[in-house]
Amino acid sequence: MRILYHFPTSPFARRTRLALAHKGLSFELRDSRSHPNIQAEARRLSPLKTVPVLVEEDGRVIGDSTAISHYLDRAYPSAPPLWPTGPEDAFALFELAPLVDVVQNGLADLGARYYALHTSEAWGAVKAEAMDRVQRALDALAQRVSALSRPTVARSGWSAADMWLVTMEHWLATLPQRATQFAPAAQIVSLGWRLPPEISRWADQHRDRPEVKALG
Ligand SMILES: N[C@@H](CCC(=O)N[C@@H](CS)C(=O)NCC(=O)O)C(=O)O
Repeated sequence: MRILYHFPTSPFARRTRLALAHKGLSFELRDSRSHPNIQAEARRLSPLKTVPVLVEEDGRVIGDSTAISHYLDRAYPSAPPLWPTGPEDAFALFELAPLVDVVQNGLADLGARYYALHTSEAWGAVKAEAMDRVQRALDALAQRVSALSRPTVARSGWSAADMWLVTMEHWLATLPQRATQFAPAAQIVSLGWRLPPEISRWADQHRDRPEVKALG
């Protein structure tokens, strides 16, 4: 059985769950935060030390949500594509996906991984530079979804770009409520970014998709 190590709230893991669902692939979910042994197992399997980590049926291990998605397209070419290859769709997808990653990586780095440095003298300058990049990426994403004349980024329909955006929006929109119980969420909220309402309005069109609802 294929195994996916994840955190239920991780946008990177949630997009991978959507990607596997799109490909029609079954998998067992293992929550790395549910028990220290499961986290240790995921970290032993992948030097990336992040989730998602996918263990294929033959035991091979691959980490990183973007790498996993490209692997899935090549390993399961007869299933619907995650990254449609027509030039126009490809441009829209490959322009948008890194903007989502800049937002998520920027906030996770500053608000969680390196937050211990917030008392450093250099913090203000480092934070200003990183948050400018995060907010500019969010504003660019808002502009891209506002310009769409259809619910999906690609003409051909639901694709990785939509999965990336839907899971980013959910993560950002739910951080304030998680902040009361989870210190890193409070730290990320305290960084002072703004989720443009255009992105949430765009995501509204996809909340009822069965695979999105199944994420919880
Ligand atoms: N580039 C990676 C990023 C994954 C990532 O940052 N995952 C976070 C959860 S949202 C994580 O595992 N953080 C744990 C840590 O950094 O120790 C991907 O696309 O999978």
